[in-house]
Amino acid sequence: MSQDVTYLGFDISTQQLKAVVINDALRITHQSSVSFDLDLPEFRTHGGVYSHDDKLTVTAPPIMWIKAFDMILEKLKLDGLDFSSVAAISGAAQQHGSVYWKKGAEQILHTVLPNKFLHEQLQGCFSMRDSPVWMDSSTTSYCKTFERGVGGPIMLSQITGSRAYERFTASQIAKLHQTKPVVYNNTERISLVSSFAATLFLCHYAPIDLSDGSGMNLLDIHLKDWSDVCLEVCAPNLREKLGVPVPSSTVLGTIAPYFVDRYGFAETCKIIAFTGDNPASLAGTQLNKGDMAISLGTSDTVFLWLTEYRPSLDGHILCNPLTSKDFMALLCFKNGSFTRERIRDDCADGSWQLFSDLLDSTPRGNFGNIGMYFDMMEIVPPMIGDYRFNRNNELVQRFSKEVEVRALIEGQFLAKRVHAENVGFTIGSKSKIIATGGASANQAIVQVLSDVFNVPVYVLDFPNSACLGAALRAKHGLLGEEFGFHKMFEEPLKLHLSAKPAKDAAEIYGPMLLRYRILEDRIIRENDF
Ligand code: ADP
Ligand code: XUL
Repeated sequence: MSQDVTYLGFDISTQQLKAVVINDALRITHQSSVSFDLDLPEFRTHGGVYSHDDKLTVTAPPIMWIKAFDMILEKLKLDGLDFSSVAAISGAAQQHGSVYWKKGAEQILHTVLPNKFLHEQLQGCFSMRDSPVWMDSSTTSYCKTFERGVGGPIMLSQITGSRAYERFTASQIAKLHQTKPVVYNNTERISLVSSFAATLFLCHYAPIDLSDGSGMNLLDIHLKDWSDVCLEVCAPNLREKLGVPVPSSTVLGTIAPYFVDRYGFAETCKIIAFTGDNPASLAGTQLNKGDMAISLGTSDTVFLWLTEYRPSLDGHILCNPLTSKDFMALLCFKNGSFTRERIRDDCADGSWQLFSDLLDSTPRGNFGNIGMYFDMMEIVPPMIGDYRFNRNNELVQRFSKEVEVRALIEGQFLAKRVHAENVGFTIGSKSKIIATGGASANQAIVQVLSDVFNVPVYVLDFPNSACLGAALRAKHGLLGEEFGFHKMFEEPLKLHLSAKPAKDAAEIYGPMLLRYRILEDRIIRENDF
């Protein structure tokens, strides 16, 4: 292929839409982003979402995401991207969220006119104006009923890779069906955020891919098809509303004429199935078996490549986005960037530089102080609130600013290590962690990560691994799944050693991990979480 060929990847994350373009040599040639709060203030989101008064329901409007696509394509045009060079497009999106297309919506998608923006033409397409997103935790009772109906949490986890979770799509769909049956019946298609975005580029409904589909509690991850028992317990006529799931590398078709006429894309430009942001990050970090990746974004996630299915009641097992025969393991922590930003604002006047200086000014182990900070009900551990312990394991009201900053970062990584070990993640002496996401650019934070896990931490030149992963998957989709993903790289992506563990790391954090486990158990027991 000529050097002019490019691949376009998108990422609809919680707070922004990102785009990256790579050439055939896999070098980044263009990138752009649209912030939902800052660039689309008319939607009045905070952090890209609406947090409802019940403090449990969290939604976002799909029409805002569509407007963001209209804007980012204009931005890429202004940036000089020759759309005719794009051979394939793929995308990543926040997982679990669901979009409800109204009866007749596909007909509207077929007839969009190239002289108008998409958001102007697709206003009337949704039976639910706002989509539930991954931060939603309003469905506890539906989760319980769903687990019971399927035969218990272990059975559900064996079929779908996860026990029932509030943010997973099955309980969200069950809630919609039971609380708004008219809306449910008026829905002709349910998309994940990823397949919703692919739908825009095809102008007809895109299937859900197996990897993001594994985050729904509806897919039999062994049979690679919807599980009849899960569908039946969830809601009626669901199979037809979900469409047929496809392997993640599937070429879904060619780009819709709208984009050819409006932006000058080639008629041959292929749309590769879009997937979840964590599966896309597995591609974007070029993760090797045995290594672990940690993404520090709006949510913090820990993930690794699994060659065989390993059932667990705590984490999630997803179909692997790069090869249908393998799996990936995922742990998600809700209280990532927003909690770090709160402590930064309280202790460091909103400055990351000052935050890092405070972190660096305190010793490893933080004089024996330990902190746990959860603004929202966490997934693992199931806790909410702030807890500060002194060296004698006594709860205290406050820490000094520098101790608070270190307690937050050490506490976040101690929790990750404890829970990753609980679900069987092991990291050997020769392993490494690849850190990605917005906070992976912060050297002081990455040093604590390296110390707590006692392994070297590497970062990529480009911290948006989900978006990069989407562009890489666009190329891989054209080559086909049987062409091994890692074979695409003449040389591996450049990873930079960002932090090496200190010599005394094991000595300090070994005992602290044990204390953290005990203190976490104590808080969960005392508060009846
Ligand atoms: P998303 O999950 O939305 O894709 P990103 O991976 O893009 O999130 O990360 C965005 C977050 O990165 C911001 O919310 C911000 O809190 C955090 N961030 C950006 N720069 C820094 C920094 N220097 N130190 C710590 N966190 C940072
Ligand atoms: C993963 C999860 C989040 C979202 C948002 O289970 O809920 O990481 O994908 O990015």
